[in-house]
Amino acid sequence: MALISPSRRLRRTPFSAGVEAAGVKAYTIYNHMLLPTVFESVEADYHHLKNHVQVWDVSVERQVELRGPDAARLMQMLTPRDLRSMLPGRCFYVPIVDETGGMLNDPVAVKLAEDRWWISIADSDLLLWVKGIANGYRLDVLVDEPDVSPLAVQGPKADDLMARVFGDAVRDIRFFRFGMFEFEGRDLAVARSGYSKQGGFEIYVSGSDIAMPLWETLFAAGEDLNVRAGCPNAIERIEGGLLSYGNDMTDDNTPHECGLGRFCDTQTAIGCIGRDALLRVAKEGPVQQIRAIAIEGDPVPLCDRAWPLFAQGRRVGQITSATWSPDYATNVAIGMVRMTHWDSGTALEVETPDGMRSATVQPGFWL
Ligand code: THG
Repeated sequence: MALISPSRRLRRTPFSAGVEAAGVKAYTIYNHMLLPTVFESVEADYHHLKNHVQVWDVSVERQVELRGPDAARLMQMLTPRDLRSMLPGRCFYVPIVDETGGMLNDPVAVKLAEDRWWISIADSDLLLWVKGIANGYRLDVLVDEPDVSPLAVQGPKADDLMARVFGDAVRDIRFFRFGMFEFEGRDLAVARSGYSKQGGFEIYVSGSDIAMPLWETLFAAGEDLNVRAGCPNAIERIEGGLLSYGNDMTDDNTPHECGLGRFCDTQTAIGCIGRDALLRVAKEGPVQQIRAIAIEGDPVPLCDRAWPLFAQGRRVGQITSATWSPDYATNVAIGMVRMTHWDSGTALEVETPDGMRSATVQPGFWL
């Protein structure tokens, strides 16, 4: 593929100078912003992530901020997950659905206060939907994108590195909770979360001016931990079954098809705009669902379009993400499979760009 021309529309991030100095080799575009995809190589980055600690510029996880008396009401209108039990200091993975029950995004909701929330979005223009709802329903809430850029610290040595910069109290942050920690006089939300299964934190960096100072501080503090710049790793996230909006699901899919039924409380999520539609489809249950799939043979090429899945010559679904896994010595993949063929052990065939391959539905993801 040819190079991508930089321009103002394609936003840089407050960490881009550090990312470039660290030798980024490839980017993708996510929320109209640069997201690194490769530093040394996808495989070398993968081994390093599983053994050491990495600092990731995930500024592309933009925040949609809700501020005002109707913030909590608006948040519940957006998702079928019941938010009544959610206290300030918590993060919730929340499917966002439209009036048909179709997935618009799969963000992390961050509750700062009853009247102040961040929606840490995946790759779709959710701000426009949220502003439309707020204005259409005449809600008393401000909706905007603040100058907040998440920086993830991921890998088995993440606790040690973070403790050196923010103090030992970061070790006590529980999964999907956050605390406020000071850096250069600024209070930053630090959560135990991140787009990998290796453990770690996300720092919501408020104010671009402290982005590079924080980046430099983390690298200086972690020299003997072999800290490196990294990024969400395609191999590790497919092994772990972390979904990618726009790749593994779109607005054509319900949360149940995406295997996100455990994040839906459609009966009690009163006010959710997609509630009626989801109650209707939930009665029957989904007719297709996301599955872990192993693909036999040599390493598969990059998956930049859906690969059709067949059984006895009939189409039964599609592969949406696939890669060679060094640790499992097979190709690992995420696919959407029809009910008739979604049981673990079912033998399928997948049409890849370099021919038909045998594939098998797995009992679950690899990590
Ligand atoms: N962190 C933050 N914002 C994000 C992401 C993130 N925005 C974009 C994207 N990632 C949103 N999608 C996801 C997908 C998966 C998870 C988080 C965000 C995730 N899932 C865990 C899992 O499936 O194992 C845990 C979910 C749970 O148990 O609540 O972490 O990564 N800030």
